[in-house]
Amino acid sequence: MTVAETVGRTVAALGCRQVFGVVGSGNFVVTRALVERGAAFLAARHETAAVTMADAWARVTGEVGVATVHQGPGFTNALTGLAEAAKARTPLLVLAGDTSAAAVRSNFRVDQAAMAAAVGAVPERVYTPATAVDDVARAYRRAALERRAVALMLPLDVQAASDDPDREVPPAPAPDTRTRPAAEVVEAAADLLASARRPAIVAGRGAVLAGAGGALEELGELTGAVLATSALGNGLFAGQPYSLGISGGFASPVAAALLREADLVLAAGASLNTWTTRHGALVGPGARVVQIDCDIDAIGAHRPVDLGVVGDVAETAAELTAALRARGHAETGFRTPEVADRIAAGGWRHQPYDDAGTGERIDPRTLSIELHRMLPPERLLAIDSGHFMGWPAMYIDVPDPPGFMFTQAFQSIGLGLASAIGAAVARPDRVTIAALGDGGALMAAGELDTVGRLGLPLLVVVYNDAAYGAEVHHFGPHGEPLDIVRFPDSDFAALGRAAGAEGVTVRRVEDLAAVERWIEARPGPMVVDAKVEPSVVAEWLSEAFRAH
Ligand SMILES: Cc1ncc(C[n+]2csc(CCOP(=O)(O)OP(=O)(O)O)c2C)c(N)n1
Ligand SMILES: [Mg+2]
Repeated sequence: MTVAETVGRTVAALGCRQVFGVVGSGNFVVTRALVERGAAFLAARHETAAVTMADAWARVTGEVGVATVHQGPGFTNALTGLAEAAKARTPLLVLAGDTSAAAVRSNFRVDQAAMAAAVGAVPERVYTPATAVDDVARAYRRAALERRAVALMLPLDVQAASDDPDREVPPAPAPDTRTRPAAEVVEAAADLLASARRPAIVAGRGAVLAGAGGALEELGELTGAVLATSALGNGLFAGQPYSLGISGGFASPVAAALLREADLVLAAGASLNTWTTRHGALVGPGARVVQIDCDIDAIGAHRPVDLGVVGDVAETAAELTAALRARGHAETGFRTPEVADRIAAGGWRHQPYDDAGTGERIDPRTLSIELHRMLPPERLLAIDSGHFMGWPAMYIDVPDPPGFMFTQAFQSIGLGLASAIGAAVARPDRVTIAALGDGGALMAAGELDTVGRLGLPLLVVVYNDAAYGAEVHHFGPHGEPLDIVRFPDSDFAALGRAAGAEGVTVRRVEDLAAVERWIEARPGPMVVDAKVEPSVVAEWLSEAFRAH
C-alpha cells in the first residue's frame, strides 16, 4: 500500500462518489484507488473541463466536487476552471500530482501552490506518509466548510512511499454552519421594512444555499414585496406570484420598471453587484437598501447599503417575518391585481419584436422561445459566456436554481459545455441543455468527444453567428475593422456527428422539428448548429459596454 492509495481511499471515505479528471502518471494511482473505493470516474479531454465538470456537479448536488489532474501541464491546464470555481466559492477539491521537492530539474516542475493561490484557490499538500490522512481530511474540510476551491498537491515521492493500510479515516465533519442575526439588527431591519410601501426582495445564491426560498416568499407576502433573483439565484421563485425573474441586464422591461419603483430593496444573499443592479440603474434613487448575508465581507461590497444584517438568510427572513407579525404589520405593497397583470403580461416571451429571421438564419430570440416551448419543465440549462448568453437566460425558464448553471464568476468563454456535462451527470433525471456560442463551443470542442463517448442525453445548442459576437458588437459601433473576430462558418452538426452525437442544422423554425423528436426519445446527445441572425444585438450587452 502506498500513500497514493491512502489518498484515494481517504477521499472516498470522506464522501466522494464522483470524480472528473485527465489521468497521467502523477494521478493514476490515486484515481484508481478512488474508483476501487466506489467513486465513479469521468474522463474529460482537458483539465479545465474536468475541473468545471466537478464545479457544476458540486453546484447541482451541494456536495464537494472532486477533480484529478497530472502535475505540471495538467495543473496549468486546470487553472481557468480553478479560477472560476474559486471566485464562485464552489466547494471543490482538485487532487493534483506534483513534482518531488528535490526534483528541481524536472520538466514538470512549476510552482503549483503559487499558481493555485494566484487564482484564488487554496493550496494544500500531502506532506508525509504519517500525515497523509490528516492532510487530505484538512483539504476536504476546507473545501466543504469554507466553500473554497482547494488544490491538494501530491508530490510524487510522497505518493510512492509505502503506508500503513489500516490507518483510520476520520468521518467528514458536518456541523450546522447557520448563524443567527443579532436581535437589535433584526428589529432595525423590521423598522425599515415596516415603513416601506413598495418593497422588493432580490435573492442571490446565498439565499439558495441557505434554502431560504420559502422564508423569503412568506416575508414577501407579509410585506407586499415583488420577488426577483440575481442570475445565480435564477429559479428560486419559479412559479411564485409577484416573481419578476432575474434582476439585472436580463430583466424584462416590466421587471426593471417595478424594481426601479421599489422604495426598499432587501438583498437576500445577493451581493447587488453591477450585473444584478444593471450598473446601479435598477435601484431607484430614493430606495433604501437592506442586505442580509452570512458573510460579513459581502455586506456593502458592491454598493452602499442602509443596513447590513449578518446572518443566515433563511433564519433572518424567518425572524423578520416574526418581528413584523408581532407588530401586526401586513402591507399590500406591490401586490395588487394591477401589478399582477403587469407581471403576467410583461415577461420576455410576451415582448413583441420583429423577427429578424431570413430563412437562412434564425432569430436567436425565436430559437430560444421555441426551445422553451419544446422542453419539458424539468430541465437543466447551462450557459457559456458571450453575446448570445442573454437569449437563453431571458427566454428559457428553469424550474429551480440547480436547473441553471451559469459559470460567469471569471467571465471565461469555453466553460459552458463542461458545466453542462457535470450537471447532466449529477441530474440524469433531467434534460440538460448546453447553450453555447460558436467561439466558446470550439474552445471546448474536445469535450464533444466526452459527450458522444458517454452517450449523455445532452442537447448542445450552438448560437452560431460565425464570430466572437461580443467583440463584434463591442468594437463594430466604433467603426473598427472586424475581420480579426469573424470566422468562416463552422459546421457543428458535422462536428457533433463525428463525435457520436446526432447533428442538426437549424436555419428556420421548421428545422427544430428534429429537436422536438429528439426531446421525446433522448437516445443520446444531439448537437444543434443554430445559424443565428447576427444583426440582432442584445440590449444588455450594449448597456454593459456603455457602463464600462
Ligand atoms: C477564455 C476567454 N477568452 C476570451 C474572452 C473574451 N471574449 C468574451 S466573449 C468572446 C466571444 C465569444 O464568442 P462566442 O462564443 O461565439 O459567443 P458570441 O459572443 O458570438 O455570442 C470573447 C472572445 C473570454 N471572455 N474568455
Ligand atoms: Mg459567436
